[in-house]
Amino acid sequence: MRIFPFLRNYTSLEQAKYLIIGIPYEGYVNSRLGTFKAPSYIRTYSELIENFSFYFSKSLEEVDLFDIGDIFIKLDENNDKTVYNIYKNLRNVIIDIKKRYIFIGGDHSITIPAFLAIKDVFKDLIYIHLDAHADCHDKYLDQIYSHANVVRRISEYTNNIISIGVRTLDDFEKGFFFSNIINIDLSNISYLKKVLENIKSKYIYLSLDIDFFDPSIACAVSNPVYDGADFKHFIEILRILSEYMVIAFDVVEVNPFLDYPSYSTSTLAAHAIKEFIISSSVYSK
Ligand SMILES: [Mn+2]
Repeated sequence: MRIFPFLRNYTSLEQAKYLIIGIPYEGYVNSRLGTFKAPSYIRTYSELIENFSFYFSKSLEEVDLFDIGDIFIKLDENNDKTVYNIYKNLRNVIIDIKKRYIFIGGDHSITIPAFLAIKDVFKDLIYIHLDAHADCHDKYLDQIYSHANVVRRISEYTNNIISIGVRTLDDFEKGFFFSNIINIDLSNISYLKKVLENIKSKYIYLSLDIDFFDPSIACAVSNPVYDGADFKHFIEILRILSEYMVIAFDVVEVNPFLDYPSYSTSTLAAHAIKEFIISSSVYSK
């Protein structure tokens, strides 16, 4: 398969305001393997996307964007060490505080090293989790760094965690979720505005597990859960966040092996990245 740079590069690496970074990693506890292939598929199907955002009245051509490709991942037979290797490599890339960072996973475990690498530079971070799942397991199949531990691990580094779209929970995680996480229902997204007004932190890390969306528009995921979000919900969230400094965004859990023949889930992820870039660039003006 030919791999295109995401939506083309409109500028140089030095001048870029947005860096796109692929993290093609999937922890071995996923039930249906394939997310490690997502960065190349999402880039490929980004070619179908037109530049202008209908929602935010601005074109991608007006945003300085650079896709650096995929980071090298040194695999270790110990998953914890591999996650640490990803973190170390990202620290070499995340050095410019004037840039914003977009990560294409990978399964959701990549959010842990990505969040930590961003936090090293931007310190006081709010974490916003768009997902069907709570990801609050302390250990999952003996792992502490997996797609099911994301929120739990990140809670060790920030008190400000907001989940939107969670609609399934395991008994092992519900206690932690209800006592530590601000939970926003899809029917009440405007509440996000009120929540953010009461948090002093300046920067936001936004993570989009593609199973946040309903399986009718995002079927190529490892763990589909019904009664999910529509693209309109996502746009509503971006409108609220356009008044805040969202320093990093990731899209995870697209499984290209389950996306044949339409590749509509890969395309949806590319659309989400486009709208995130344009909506957040409105703020920096
Ligand atoms: Mn999920």
